[in-house]
Amino acid sequence: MTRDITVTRPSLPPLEELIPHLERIWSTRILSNRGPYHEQFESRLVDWFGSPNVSLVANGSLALDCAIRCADLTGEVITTPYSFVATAHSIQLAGLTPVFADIRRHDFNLDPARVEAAITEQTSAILAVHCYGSPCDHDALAAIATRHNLKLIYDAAHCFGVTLGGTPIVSWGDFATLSFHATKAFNTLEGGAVVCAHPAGKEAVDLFRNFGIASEESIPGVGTNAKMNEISAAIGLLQLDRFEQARAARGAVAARYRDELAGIAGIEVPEHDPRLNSNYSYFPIFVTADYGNCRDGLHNAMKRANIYTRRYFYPHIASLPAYRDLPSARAANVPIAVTAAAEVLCLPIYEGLQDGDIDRVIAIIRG
Ligand code: T4K
Repeated sequence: MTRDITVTRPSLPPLEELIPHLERIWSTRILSNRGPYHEQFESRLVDWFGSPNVSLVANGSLALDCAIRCADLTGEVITTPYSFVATAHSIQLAGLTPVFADIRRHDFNLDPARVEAAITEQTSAILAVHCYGSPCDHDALAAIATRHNLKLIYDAAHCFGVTLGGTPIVSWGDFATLSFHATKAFNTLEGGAVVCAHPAGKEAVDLFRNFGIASEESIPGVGTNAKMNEISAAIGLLQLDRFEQARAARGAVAARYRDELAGIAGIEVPEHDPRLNSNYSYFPIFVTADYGNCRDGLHNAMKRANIYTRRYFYPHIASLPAYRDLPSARAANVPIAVTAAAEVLCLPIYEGLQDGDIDRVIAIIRG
Protein backbone atom coordinates (compact mmCIF):
# COMPACT_ATOMS: atom_id res chain seq x y z
CA MET A 1 0.00 0.00 0.00
CA THR A 2 1.51 3.35 -1.06
CA ARG A 3 1.33 6.18 1.42
CA ASP A 4 -1.27 8.92 1.17
CA ILE A 5 -0.40 12.20 -0.52
CA THR A 6 -2.70 15.04 0.49
CA VAL A 7 -3.17 18.34 -1.34
CA THR A 8 -1.33 20.16 1.39
CA ARG A 9 0.38 19.57 4.71
CA PRO A 10 1.12 22.32 7.21
CA SER A 11 4.66 23.60 7.66
CA LEU A 12 5.53 23.70 11.37
CA PRO A 13 8.51 24.93 13.39
CA PRO A 14 10.52 22.27 15.25
CA LEU A 15 8.62 21.35 18.44
CA GLU A 16 11.68 22.02 20.61
CA GLU A 17 11.65 25.66 19.47
CA LEU A 18 8.07 26.05 20.63
CA ILE A 19 8.48 24.44 24.07
CA PRO A 20 10.21 27.42 25.78
CA HIS A 21 7.43 29.70 24.57
CA LEU A 22 4.78 27.33 25.88
CA GLU A 23 6.61 27.25 29.21
CA ARG A 24 6.52 31.04 29.32
CA ILE A 25 2.82 31.14 28.50
CA TRP A 26 2.16 28.51 31.20
CA SER A 27 4.10 30.48 33.78
CA THR A 28 2.56 33.91 33.01
CA ARG A 29 -0.94 32.50 32.39
CA ILE A 30 -1.47 35.21 29.79
CA LEU A 31 -3.38 33.24 27.18
CA SER A 32 -5.31 35.87 25.22
CA ASN A 33 -6.50 39.51 25.04
CA ARG A 34 -3.47 41.19 23.44
CA GLY A 35 -0.78 39.38 25.40
CA PRO A 36 2.95 39.92 24.74
CA TYR A 37 3.20 37.35 21.91
CA HIS A 38 0.19 38.91 20.20
CA GLU A 39 1.69 42.38 20.37
CA GLN A 40 5.10 41.23 19.12
CA PHE A 41 3.64 39.19 16.26
CA GLU A 42 1.33 42.01 15.18
CA SER A 43 4.19 44.51 15.04
CA ARG A 44 6.45 42.07 13.10
CA LEU A 45 3.69 41.75 10.49
CA VAL A 46 3.75 45.50 9.85
CA ASP A 47 7.05 44.99 8.00
CA TRP A 48 5.87 41.86 6.22
CA PHE A 49 2.71 43.50 4.97
CA GLY A 50 4.17 46.87 4.02
CA SER A 51 1.42 48.62 5.98
CA PRO A 52 1.41 50.16 9.47
CA ASN A 53 -2.21 49.16 10.11
CA VAL A 54 -2.32 45.44 10.86
CA SER A 55 -4.79 43.69 13.19
CA LEU A 56 -4.42 40.04 14.13
CA VAL A 57 -7.60 37.97 14.31
CA ALA A 58 -8.62 34.40 15.09
CA ASN A 59 -9.17 33.19 11.50
CA GLY A 60 -9.68 34.33 7.92
CA SER A 61 -13.47 34.22 8.12
CA LEU A 62 -13.50 36.61 11.07
CA ALA A 63 -10.98 38.78 9.21
CA LEU A 64 -13.58 39.12 6.44
CA ASP A 65 -16.33 39.85 8.99
CA CYS A 66 -14.19 42.56 10.59
CA ALA A 67 -13.37 44.21 7.26
CA ILE A 68 -16.95 44.17 6.03
CA ARG A 69 -18.40 45.48 9.30
CA CYS A 70 -15.76 48.20 9.60
CA ALA A 71 -16.12 49.39 6.00
CA ASP A 72 -19.68 50.68 6.70
CA LEU A 73 -21.29 48.94 3.75
CA THR A 74 -24.88 48.95 2.60
CA GLY A 75 -26.90 47.19 -0.12
CA GLU A 76 -24.88 45.24 -2.66
CA VAL A 77 -21.29 44.03 -2.73
CA ILE A 78 -19.81 42.82 -6.02
CA THR A 79 -17.81 39.65 -5.61
CA THR A 80 -16.47 36.55 -7.31
CA PRO A 81 -18.24 33.21 -7.60
CA TYR A 82 -14.84 31.49 -7.83
CA SER A 83 -13.51 31.31 -4.28
CA PHE A 84 -13.92 29.46 -1.02
CA VAL A 85 -17.49 29.84 0.32
CA ALA A 86 -16.31 32.03 3.21
CA THR A 87 -15.97 34.97 0.81
CA ALA A 88 -19.65 35.24 -0.13
CA HIS A 89 -20.83 34.04 3.28
CA SER A 90 -19.18 37.07 4.89
CA ILE A 91 -21.32 39.37 2.72
CA GLN A 92 -24.52 37.43 3.34
CA LEU A 93 -23.90 37.14 7.10
CA ALA A 94 -23.53 40.93 7.29
CA GLY A 95 -27.05 41.31 5.83
CA LEU A 96 -25.72 42.56 2.48
CA THR A 97 -26.43 41.15 -0.99
CA PRO A 98 -23.62 39.52 -2.94
CA VAL A 99 -23.64 40.34 -6.65
CA PHE A 100 -21.56 37.92 -8.69
CA ALA A 101 -19.40 39.08 -11.58
CA ASP A 102 -17.40 36.72 -13.77
CA ILE A 103 -13.69 36.03 -13.56
CA ARG A 104 -10.85 35.99 -16.09
CA ARG A 105 -9.52 32.55 -16.92
CA HIS A 106 -5.85 33.50 -16.95
CA ASP A 107 -5.71 34.76 -13.35
CA PHE A 108 -8.89 33.23 -11.78
CA ASN A 109 -9.92 36.69 -10.52
CA LEU A 110 -12.73 39.21 -11.02
CA ASP A 111 -12.85 40.70 -14.51
CA PRO A 112 -12.81 44.50 -13.95
CA ALA A 113 -15.07 45.10 -16.98
CA ARG A 114 -17.68 42.71 -15.55
CA VAL A 115 -17.38 44.39 -12.15
CA GLU A 116 -18.08 47.81 -13.61
CA ALA A 117 -21.04 46.46 -15.58
CA ALA A 118 -22.55 45.04 -12.36
CA ILE A 119 -22.55 48.35 -10.44
CA THR A 120 -25.97 49.73 -9.46
CA GLU A 121 -27.22 52.52 -7.20
CA GLN A 122 -27.13 49.98 -4.35
CA THR A 123 -23.49 48.95 -4.75
CA SER A 124 -21.26 49.96 -1.85
CA ALA A 125 -18.16 47.79 -2.32
CA ILE A 126 -16.14 45.33 -4.33
CA LEU A 127 -14.95 42.22 -2.48
CA ALA A 128 -12.30 40.70 -4.73
CA VAL A 129 -10.19 37.60 -4.08
CA HIS A 130 -6.57 37.07 -5.11
CA CYS A 131 -7.41 33.46 -5.88
CA TYR A 132 -4.55 30.99 -5.22
CA GLY A 133 -2.40 34.06 -4.48
CA SER A 134 -2.71 35.20 -8.09
CA PRO A 135 -3.00 39.02 -7.93
CA CYS A 136 -6.15 40.78 -9.10
CA ASP A 137 -5.88 43.60 -11.63
CA HIS A 138 -5.58 46.09 -8.79
CA ASP A 139 -5.04 49.18 -10.95
CA ALA A 140 -8.28 48.56 -12.81
CA LEU A 141 -10.31 47.63 -9.71
CA ALA A 142 -8.99 50.61 -7.73
CA ALA A 143 -9.85 52.96 -10.62
CA ILE A 144 -13.41 51.56 -10.73
CA ALA A 145 -13.76 51.88 -6.96
CA THR A 146 -12.62 55.50 -7.07
CA ARG A 147 -14.83 56.35 -10.06
CA HIS A 148 -17.96 54.97 -8.36
CA ASN A 149 -17.07 55.84 -4.76
CA LEU A 150 -16.96 52.19 -3.66
CA LYS A 151 -14.93 50.51 -0.95
CA LEU A 152 -12.39 47.98 -2.22
CA ILE A 153 -11.82 44.96 0.00
CA TYR A 154 -9.50 42.11 -0.90
CA ASP A 155 -9.92 38.62 0.45
CA ALA A 156 -6.19 37.90 0.49
CA ALA A 157 -6.55 34.62 2.39
CA HIS A 158 -4.09 32.94 -0.01
CA CYS A 159 -1.54 35.77 -0.13
CA PHE A 160 0.86 35.64 2.79
CA GLY A 161 4.27 36.72 1.50
CA VAL A 162 3.08 37.31 -2.07
CA THR A 163 4.64 40.36 -3.72
CA LEU A 164 4.24 41.84 -7.20
CA GLY A 165 7.19 43.89 -8.39
CA GLY A 166 8.35 43.94 -4.75
CA THR A 167 5.04 45.25 -3.31
CA PRO A 168 3.14 43.00 -0.88
CA ILE A 169 -0.27 42.58 -2.50
CA VAL A 170 -1.94 42.60 0.93
CA SER A 171 -1.15 46.34 1.06
CA TRP A 172 -3.75 46.96 -1.69
CA GLY A 173 -7.34 48.12 -1.11
CA ASP A 174 -9.15 49.72 1.83
CA PHE A 175 -8.92 46.41 3.67
CA ALA A 176 -7.18 43.12 2.90
CA THR A 177 -7.89 39.98 4.90
CA LEU A 178 -5.62 36.99 5.44
CA SER A 179 -6.05 33.45 6.70
CA PHE A 180 -3.37 31.65 8.69
CA HIS A 181 -5.29 28.37 8.63
CA ALA A 182 -3.45 25.05 8.80
CA THR A 183 -3.87 24.59 5.03
CA LYS A 184 -2.30 27.94 4.13
CA ALA A 185 1.27 28.75 3.08
CA PHE A 186 1.71 30.41 6.47
CA ASN A 187 -0.18 29.01 9.43
CA THR A 188 -0.66 29.75 13.12
CA LEU A 189 -2.83 26.58 13.44
CA GLU A 190 -5.87 28.86 12.99
CA GLY A 191 -5.47 32.59 12.60
CA GLY A 192 -5.72 35.57 10.33
CA ALA A 193 -5.18 39.29 9.96
CA VAL A 194 -6.72 42.42 8.55
CA VAL A 195 -4.53 44.97 6.80
CA CYS A 196 -6.12 48.44 6.67
CA ALA A 197 -5.19 51.32 4.39
CA HIS A 198 -6.02 53.91 7.04
CA PRO A 199 -5.35 54.10 10.81
CA ALA A 200 -9.10 54.64 11.36
CA GLY A 201 -9.72 51.26 9.73
CA LYS A 202 -7.38 49.56 12.18
CA GLU A 203 -8.98 51.37 15.12
CA ALA A 204 -12.39 50.13 14.00
CA VAL A 205 -11.17 46.54 13.48
CA ASP A 206 -9.40 46.51 16.86
CA LEU A 207 -12.66 47.52 18.55
CA PHE A 208 -14.80 45.13 16.52
CA ARG A 209 -12.55 42.11 17.20
CA ASN A 210 -12.90 42.74 20.97
CA PHE A 211 -16.72 42.95 21.34
CA GLY A 212 -16.64 46.70 20.59
CA ILE A 213 -14.92 47.33 23.93
CA ALA A 214 -12.68 50.42 24.02
CA SER A 215 -11.97 50.46 27.76
CA GLU A 216 -13.38 49.26 31.07
CA GLU A 217 -16.13 51.86 30.89
CA SER A 218 -16.51 52.52 27.18
CA ILE A 219 -18.20 50.20 24.67
CA PRO A 220 -19.00 52.54 21.80
CA GLY A 221 -20.33 49.95 19.35
CA VAL A 222 -21.08 46.31 18.62
CA GLY A 223 -18.37 43.76 17.99
CA THR A 224 -17.47 40.12 18.15
CA ASN A 225 -14.73 37.94 19.60
CA ALA A 226 -12.13 37.66 16.84
CA LYS A 227 -9.01 37.74 19.03
CA MET A 228 -5.94 35.63 18.33
CA ASN A 229 -4.66 33.63 21.32
CA GLU A 230 -1.09 33.63 22.64
CA ILE A 231 -0.12 30.13 21.45
CA SER A 232 -1.09 30.97 17.86
CA ALA A 233 0.84 34.25 18.09
CA ALA A 234 3.95 32.49 19.47
CA ILE A 235 3.75 29.94 16.64
CA GLY A 236 3.33 32.80 14.16
CA LEU A 237 6.57 34.40 15.33
CA LEU A 238 8.45 31.12 14.81
CA GLN A 239 6.79 30.59 11.43
CA LEU A 240 7.94 34.02 10.22
CA ASP A 241 11.56 32.98 10.69
CA ARG A 242 11.16 29.88 8.55
CA PHE A 243 8.72 31.16 5.94
CA GLU A 244 11.32 31.71 3.21
CA GLN A 245 12.62 28.16 3.63
CA ALA A 246 9.06 26.82 3.30
CA ARG A 247 8.38 29.08 0.30
CA ALA A 248 11.53 27.83 -1.45
CA ALA A 249 10.55 24.20 -0.85
CA ARG A 250 7.09 24.74 -2.34
CA GLY A 251 8.61 26.74 -5.19
CA ALA A 252 10.81 23.76 -6.08
CA VAL A 253 7.72 21.52 -6.25
CA ALA A 254 5.98 24.07 -8.51
CA ALA A 255 9.04 24.24 -10.78
CA ARG A 256 9.05 20.47 -11.20
CA TYR A 257 5.33 20.38 -12.04
CA ARG A 258 5.85 23.19 -14.59
CA ASP A 259 8.71 21.33 -16.28
CA GLU A 260 7.06 17.96 -16.36
CA LEU A 261 3.52 18.98 -17.27
CA ALA A 262 4.58 21.19 -20.20
CA GLY A 263 3.35 19.81 -23.49
CA ILE A 264 0.81 17.29 -22.13
CA ALA A 265 -2.23 17.67 -24.37
CA GLY A 266 -5.23 19.01 -22.49
CA ILE A 267 -3.32 19.99 -19.34
CA GLU A 268 -3.01 23.77 -19.00
CA VAL A 269 -0.73 25.27 -16.38
CA PRO A 270 -1.44 28.97 -15.69
CA GLU A 271 1.37 31.27 -16.79
CA HIS A 272 3.79 32.54 -14.17
CA ASP A 273 4.27 36.33 -14.09
CA PRO A 274 8.03 36.97 -13.62
CA ARG A 275 7.24 40.04 -11.40
CA LEU A 276 5.36 37.78 -8.97
CA ASN A 277 7.00 36.33 -5.87
CA SER A 278 4.43 33.63 -5.19
CA ASN A 279 4.00 31.68 -1.97
CA TYR A 280 3.16 28.54 -4.04
CA SER A 281 0.34 27.59 -1.72
CA TYR A 282 -1.74 26.03 -4.52
CA PHE A 283 -0.85 24.44 -7.84
CA PRO A 284 -4.00 24.64 -10.01
CA ILE A 285 -4.11 23.06 -13.47
CA PHE A 286 -6.90 23.08 -16.06
CA VAL A 287 -7.92 19.65 -17.32
CA THR A 288 -9.49 20.50 -20.68
CA ALA A 289 -11.38 18.62 -23.40
CA ASP A 290 -8.12 17.71 -25.19
CA TYR A 291 -7.00 15.58 -22.26
CA GLY A 292 -7.83 11.88 -22.37
CA ASN A 293 -9.98 12.08 -19.23
CA CYS A 294 -12.25 14.67 -17.62
CA ARG A 295 -11.18 16.60 -14.52
CA ASP A 296 -13.28 14.44 -12.20
CA GLY A 297 -11.91 11.31 -13.87
CA LEU A 298 -8.36 12.45 -13.17
CA HIS A 299 -9.31 13.40 -9.60
CA ASN A 300 -10.71 9.88 -9.07
CA ALA A 301 -7.71 8.19 -10.71
CA MET A 302 -5.50 10.08 -8.25
CA LYS A 303 -7.70 8.96 -5.35
CA ARG A 304 -7.36 5.32 -6.39
CA ALA A 305 -3.59 5.84 -6.06
CA ASN A 306 -4.02 7.44 -2.60
CA ILE A 307 -3.33 10.93 -3.93
CA TYR A 308 -5.88 13.44 -2.66
CA THR A 309 -6.00 16.33 -5.12
CA ARG A 310 -8.72 18.93 -4.55
CA ARG A 311 -11.28 20.53 -6.86
CA TYR A 312 -10.90 24.02 -5.38
CA PHE A 313 -13.34 25.76 -6.09
CA TYR A 314 -16.06 23.33 -7.08
CA PRO A 315 -18.98 23.77 -6.80
CA HIS A 316 -18.68 27.48 -7.57
CA ILE A 317 -20.34 29.74 -5.01
CA ALA A 318 -23.10 31.13 -7.25
CA SER A 319 -24.45 27.59 -7.76
CA LEU A 320 -24.95 26.94 -4.02
CA PRO A 321 -28.46 26.90 -2.50
CA ALA A 322 -27.77 30.07 -0.48
CA TYR A 323 -27.01 32.06 -3.64
CA ARG A 324 -28.38 30.38 -6.77
CA ASP A 325 -31.65 32.35 -6.84
CA LEU A 326 -29.87 35.69 -7.06
CA PRO A 327 -30.17 37.25 -10.54
CA SER A 328 -26.36 37.53 -10.80
CA ALA A 329 -25.93 33.82 -9.99
CA ARG A 330 -27.18 32.55 -13.36
CA ALA A 331 -24.59 30.36 -15.07
CA ALA A 332 -24.88 32.59 -18.15
CA ASN A 333 -23.62 35.53 -16.05
CA VAL A 334 -20.52 33.70 -14.81
CA PRO A 335 -19.54 31.31 -17.64
CA ILE A 336 -15.79 31.46 -17.05
CA ALA A 337 -16.21 30.65 -13.37
CA VAL A 338 -18.49 27.75 -14.32
CA THR A 339 -15.81 26.37 -16.67
CA ALA A 340 -13.00 26.88 -14.16
CA ALA A 341 -15.02 25.06 -11.48
CA ALA A 342 -15.41 22.15 -13.92
CA GLU A 343 -11.80 22.04 -15.14
CA VAL A 344 -9.46 23.05 -12.31
CA LEU A 345 -7.66 20.50 -10.18
CA CYS A 346 -5.25 21.54 -7.42
CA LEU A 347 -2.23 19.26 -7.20
CA PRO A 348 -0.40 18.39 -3.97
CA ILE A 349 2.11 21.04 -3.00
CA TYR A 350 3.81 21.46 0.36
CA GLU A 351 7.14 21.65 2.10
CA GLY A 352 8.35 18.08 2.49
CA LEU A 353 6.63 16.66 -0.60
CA GLN A 354 9.25 14.21 -1.87
CA ASP A 355 10.52 13.85 -5.44
CA GLY A 356 9.07 10.34 -5.46
CA ASP A 357 5.66 11.75 -4.48
CA ILE A 358 5.79 14.22 -7.36
CA ASP A 359 6.76 11.34 -9.68
CA ARG A 360 3.59 9.50 -8.60
CA VAL A 361 1.38 12.54 -9.33
CA ILE A 362 2.98 13.13 -12.73
CA ALA A 363 2.80 9.46 -13.70
CA ILE A 364 -0.96 9.47 -13.19
CA ILE A 365 -1.43 12.65 -15.20
CA ARG A 366 0.67 11.17 -18.01
CA GLY A 367 -1.58 8.09 -17.81
N1 T4K B 1 -11.25 33.20 1.98
C1 T4K B 1 -10.66 32.30 1.19
C2 T4K B 1 -10.39 32.66 -0.23
C3 T4K B 1 -10.30 31.05 1.70
O1 T4K B 1 -9.70 30.14 0.89
C4 T4K B 1 -10.56 30.74 3.05
C5 T4K B 1 -10.23 29.44 3.60
C6 T4K B 1 -11.16 31.74 3.85
C7 T4K B 1 -11.49 32.97 3.28
C8 T4K B 1 -11.47 31.51 5.29
O2 T4K B 1 -10.28 31.42 6.08
P1 T4K B 1 -10.34 30.58 7.47
O3 T4K B 1 -11.53 31.05 8.23
O4 T4K B 1 -10.40 29.10 7.12
O5 T4K B 1 -9.05 30.96 8.16
C9 T4K B 1 -9.74 24.39 3.60
C10 T4K B 1 -9.60 25.30 4.79
O6 T4K B 1 -10.36 24.88 5.92
C11 T4K B 1 -9.91 26.72 4.51
O7 T4K B 1 -9.18 27.48 5.47
C12 T4K B 1 -9.47 27.16 3.13
N2 T4K B 1 -9.83 28.51 2.82
C13 T4K B 1 -10.05 26.25 2.09
C14 T4K B 1 -9.64 26.63 0.69
O8 T4K B 1 -9.58 24.94 2.32
P2 T4K B 1 -10.78 22.04 3.29
O9 T4K B 1 -12.11 21.58 3.70
O10 T4K B 1 -10.36 21.83 1.89
O11 T4K B 1 -9.62 21.47 4.23
P3 T4K B 1 -9.28 19.97 4.60
O12 T4K B 1 -9.53 19.79 6.05
O13 T4K B 1 -9.95 19.02 3.67
O14 T4K B 1 -7.72 19.93 4.36
C15 T4K B 1 -7.12 19.72 3.11
C16 T4K B 1 -5.90 18.83 3.33
O15 T4K B 1 -4.95 19.51 4.14
C17 T4K B 1 -6.20 17.53 4.07
O16 T4K B 1 -6.45 16.53 3.14
C18 T4K B 1 -4.93 17.25 4.83
C19 T4K B 1 -4.30 18.60 5.02
N3 T4K B 1 -4.43 19.10 6.41
C20 T4K B 1 -5.53 19.81 6.76
C21 T4K B 1 -5.66 20.28 8.05
C22 T4K B 1 -6.87 21.09 8.47
C23 T4K B 1 -3.45 18.78 7.31
O17 T4K B 1 -2.46 18.09 6.97
N4 T4K B 1 -3.55 19.25 8.58
C24 T4K B 1 -4.63 19.99 9.00
O18 T4K B 1 -4.69 20.40 10.18
O19 T4K B 1 -10.86 23.60 3.64
